Amino acid sequence: TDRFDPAVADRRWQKRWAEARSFQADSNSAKPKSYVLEMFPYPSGRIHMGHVRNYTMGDVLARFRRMQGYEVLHPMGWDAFGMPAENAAMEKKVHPGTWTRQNIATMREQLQRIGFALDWSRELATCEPNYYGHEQSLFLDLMEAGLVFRKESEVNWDPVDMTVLANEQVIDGKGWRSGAPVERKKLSQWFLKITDFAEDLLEGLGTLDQWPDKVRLMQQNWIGKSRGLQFCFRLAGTAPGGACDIEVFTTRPDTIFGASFVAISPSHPIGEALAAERPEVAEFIARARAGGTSAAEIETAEKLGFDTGLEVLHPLDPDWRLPVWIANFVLMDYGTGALFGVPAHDVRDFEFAKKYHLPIRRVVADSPRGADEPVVEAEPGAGIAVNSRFLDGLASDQATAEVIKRAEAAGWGEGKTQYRLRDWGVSRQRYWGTPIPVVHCEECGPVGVPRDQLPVVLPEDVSFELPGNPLDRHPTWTTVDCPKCGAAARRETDTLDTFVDSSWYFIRFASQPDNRPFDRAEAEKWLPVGQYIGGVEHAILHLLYARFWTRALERIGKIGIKEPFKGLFTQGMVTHETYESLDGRWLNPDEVAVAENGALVERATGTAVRLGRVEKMSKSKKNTVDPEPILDRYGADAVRWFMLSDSPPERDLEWSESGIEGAARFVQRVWRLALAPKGNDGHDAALLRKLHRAIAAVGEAIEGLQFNKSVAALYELASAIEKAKPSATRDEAIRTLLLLIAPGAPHLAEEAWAARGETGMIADASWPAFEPGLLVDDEVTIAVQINGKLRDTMTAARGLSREDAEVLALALPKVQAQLGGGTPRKVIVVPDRLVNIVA
Ligand code: ANZ
Ligand code: ZN
Repeated sequence: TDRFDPAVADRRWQKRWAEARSFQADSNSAKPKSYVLEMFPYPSGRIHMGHVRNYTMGDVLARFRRMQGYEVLHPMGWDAFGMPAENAAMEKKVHPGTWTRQNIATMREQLQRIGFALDWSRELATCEPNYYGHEQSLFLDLMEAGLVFRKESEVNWDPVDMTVLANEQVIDGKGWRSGAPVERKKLSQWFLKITDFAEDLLEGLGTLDQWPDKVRLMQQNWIGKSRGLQFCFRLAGTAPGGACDIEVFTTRPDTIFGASFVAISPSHPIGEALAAERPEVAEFIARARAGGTSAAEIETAEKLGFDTGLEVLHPLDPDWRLPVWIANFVLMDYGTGALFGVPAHDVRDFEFAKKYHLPIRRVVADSPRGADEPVVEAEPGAGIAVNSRFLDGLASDQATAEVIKRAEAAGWGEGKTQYRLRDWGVSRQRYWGTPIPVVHCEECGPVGVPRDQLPVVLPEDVSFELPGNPLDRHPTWTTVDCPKCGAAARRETDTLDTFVDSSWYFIRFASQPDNRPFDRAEAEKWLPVGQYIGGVEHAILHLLYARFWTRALERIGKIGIKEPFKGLFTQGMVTHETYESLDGRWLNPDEVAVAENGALVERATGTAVRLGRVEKMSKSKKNTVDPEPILDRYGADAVRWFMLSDSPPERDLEWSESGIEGAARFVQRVWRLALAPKGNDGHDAALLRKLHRAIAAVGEAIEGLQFNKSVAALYELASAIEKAKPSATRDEAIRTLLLLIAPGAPHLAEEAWAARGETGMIADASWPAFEPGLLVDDEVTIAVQINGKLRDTMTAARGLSREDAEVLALALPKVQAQLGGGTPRKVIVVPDRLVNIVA
């Protein structure tokens, strides 16, 4: 037929690919290997446009690599544990497992409709025991290697619901369901020793030359290596040389003469000791602990302080006493849980000093003359030391070195390298996660579950009627015998952070034996992932945890690589216009109509609608476009093509009706070309050059993940073919065009390939080669001058003879007009560049 019908073709080829197992990766293949991976989705319900864009990019690369002759691993799975399933359980009274598995079924079908070249035989879901059981065994490996430990740490506690909250569940300092102000509470929790690898993770960034610079920089800042000074303050009135009273860490020893107070965390032992004796201290500490535990919460919360009445001695001046305050902005698990405050040069200290009327003393200035400049706001930058005795006149870094030197010489402190990176707290007091494979015995303490008892399977019979972790309330699951001494013991009810699940799924994709997490030799055939594609929102945590986990496995000899992702690409978002009613409600595009006068109105009421900004598609702004009806209407290839065409992949892509229609028109254009009669004679040199240039350009663009450029090159080629007269060259160009569009529009390519009587599937065809000799420009622009002045230009075939160039130039109307019928005195020709007529 003269129209390509995606409703028929899409299913037909999806079925053929599945039957032929076209995209099943063979670990034993002798071909070179290529591992293309997109970040696996959370099964939230339905596929959204962001997924479609992300997976289309990966798919183009995967199909391209296959055509280039690689054995390609391009798998898909589900990051299936996590909070939303539990929220659904509480709100809709459906079991998290049921909800999750239904979503997976829906989303799998949606992905299959888009025709992604995925190896579905390797599909995995992290919520299934055949995945998380292996994770439990890896956890035990790390435990045996000393990389797992238990520590008291603060969690967000909802005092009304009596439950631990995740950071996302704390909204403006309040519990998301109860609305009660959240408190910080100490709990014993499991940690992974990521800090052991801080330096190595930092150094490794230097090797990742196929990662975006911004992501490497974000990781570098997150690891946050800094050089500083650690020292002890002695309490006034105690004997010198005694125990360390208050230990502090500072990255700014150069500001030591600007100190005006010492602040300790509300959880600092000194505070707790005082609280035991003085009720007003206890009361303050309780108040200071209110509010969430996330850095952002602590940063923005109002500064609260309590003057303990204690004083410490300045380390460089025994006559100088500093008051000791308890302050809510000092974190217990950072540095030493105490600091000296320098209001003039630290934002938090400044705010604190203003509130509690503490001295603000400038000790850094732009120049030595700035010593008396008033301090109107904190000046955290470096400069020249002032008002600092022996440090005066030194640049900040020299002053820092000088103070560290003196401290070490006199023995009151030492230089220390510090990392901002904290150990990774992996305990979650939640049901829907990987059970931590540990049993608590009164005699033996925490004991790892023996391997032959893995997986520790989540019980299905749980209730979400009450707040908190249903595992805690389970009548039988929690009761076990101690694996060591046999006494009655209690099962650990914390589950693992879902970031653990995503820290090794790419290894399990590469190798998935039944009886262990992966086979080292097989996994190493594929790893590291050649190209990883996903959202920049994962720039820090997921990517850092995966890098850590891989290193931890490397240290214990489970795998021979340290960096899991060789290439990383972070794609832009899909955006869309927003619509707002006059009374400030966001409206769905469906709820908006165009009135006769062209104005936007609410469909139901006819009242005016304001066109809002173009923003990331989101449920809250109601500006999402569901891919499913678009697929129904335009077919998979038009959707895929649009995702590739309009913007550079790292930038945002604005969804538009005209964009998808343009893509759909191109699909039909290619189809019409494919139906052109074959078997023509004759050679078309110009078209041949265009064809070879397109082969080179498309390949190079896909190689560099510049999909929009590959699309542009294909539009050009299609136009050139449309304009060309029938010839053998044109037949060849059409055939090649199909090969070049195959990664982006695979259903169309297959259907057209078959319609032209080609043998086999295009999915199995090879990427075409180009002739380098045909890439050079065949046309040149020649400048035409009269007496050295530019008068006109002309296009001509490269290599035009001097004589022909002269004839063509003299025939130009502008030249004839200038010469006014006269004959030129002389004509100078520089071949392919210039004709100068001397009149
Ligand atoms: C004195 C000082 C003067 C500081 C100044 C800063 C600026 P980074 O750079 O992120 O490693 N600090 C130390 N322990 C803390 C804790 N437990 N909670 C909150 N803040 C703490 O941060 C190190 C700086 O953060 C330290 O240097 C300390 O304040 C503060 F002009 O000491 B500074
Ligand atoms: Zn025991």
